[in-house]
Amino acid sequence: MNNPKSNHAVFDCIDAHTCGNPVRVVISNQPDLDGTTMREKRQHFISEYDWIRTGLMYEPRGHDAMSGSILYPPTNKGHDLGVLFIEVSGALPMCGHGAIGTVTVAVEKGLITPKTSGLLKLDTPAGTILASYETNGNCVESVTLENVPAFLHSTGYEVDIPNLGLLKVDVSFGGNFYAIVEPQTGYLGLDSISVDDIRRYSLEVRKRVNKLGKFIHPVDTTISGVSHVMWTDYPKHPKATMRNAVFYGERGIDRSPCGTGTCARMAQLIARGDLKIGEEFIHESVIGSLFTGCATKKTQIGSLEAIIPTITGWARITSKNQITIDERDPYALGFILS
Ligand code: PYC
Repeated sequence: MNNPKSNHAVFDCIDAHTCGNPVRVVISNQPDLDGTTMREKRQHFISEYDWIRTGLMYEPRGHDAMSGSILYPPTNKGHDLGVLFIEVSGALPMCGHGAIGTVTVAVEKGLITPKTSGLLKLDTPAGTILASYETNGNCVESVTLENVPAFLHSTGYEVDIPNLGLLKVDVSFGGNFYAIVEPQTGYLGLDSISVDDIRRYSLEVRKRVNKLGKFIHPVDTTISGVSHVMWTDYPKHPKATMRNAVFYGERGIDRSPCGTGTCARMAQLIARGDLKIGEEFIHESVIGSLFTGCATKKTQIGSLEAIIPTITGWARITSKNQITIDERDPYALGFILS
């Protein structure tokens, strides 16, 4: 691949959004990555190619909430597509809205010929994701992901947040680790705090909760640490079960209902008996868009009870981009205002 250290790097991208949140799908000039699995390739990408992520996700080519994926051939013959997720917060093991957008782009742009019509088996760093999709002509109308197992990791952390006081927080996994803050004394719901408050308080919640526990995936030690913070609330949309705002990176707030977050939330609710296996869970985002979730069955991850979650959502392509990262540009690697 071309490298900004020697000249400049050019990436062809298809930009889309999933229920309002951006998905930038990189379809050319992917770096060659060592490893026989997407999990190993992610590790190589993180150690040597993070400049591609920051160059494409941060300003001036991206923004606070930018998110996307890089397409690869699958590492495993039974799969259709290898996917590496990139975001302002890092190269994520899994991203739900990103996977929905990636499937929509790959199918609509003819980048993939599925082994089975209507179904893509995605090879991701977190594991296999089964993506079934509905089409209308050449358009993908909706995508349903069967995600990796989700589980409630631990409960009842107390974090002291300036202005809010002591907040109780649970930690749950849905492809990434989430600190989940539910309405309580100190946090009265999403209408009681501003978008800037969510950013400010989430940084504090994440820092404090990561000091209180070790959050390591029981069967994959490359996945560790609380990266995302979910603020929950009751719904406004007449069809929704719950509402949420997910914070990521330094300033990002998910405009979609957040795929891995919705899976983490369902695992939390199932574990304490507030949701049943097979029951529909419709999650509303900060802009009123919806994902339909379901915990289809119980399973086990290490010694922890887990669920197999599904989420359904939609994406729309917005543009085709050719993005240059030029070594002469002092902001070649991007920046985030904090
Ligand atoms: O949809 O899983 C998701 C996600 C993670 C961060 C932003 N969106």
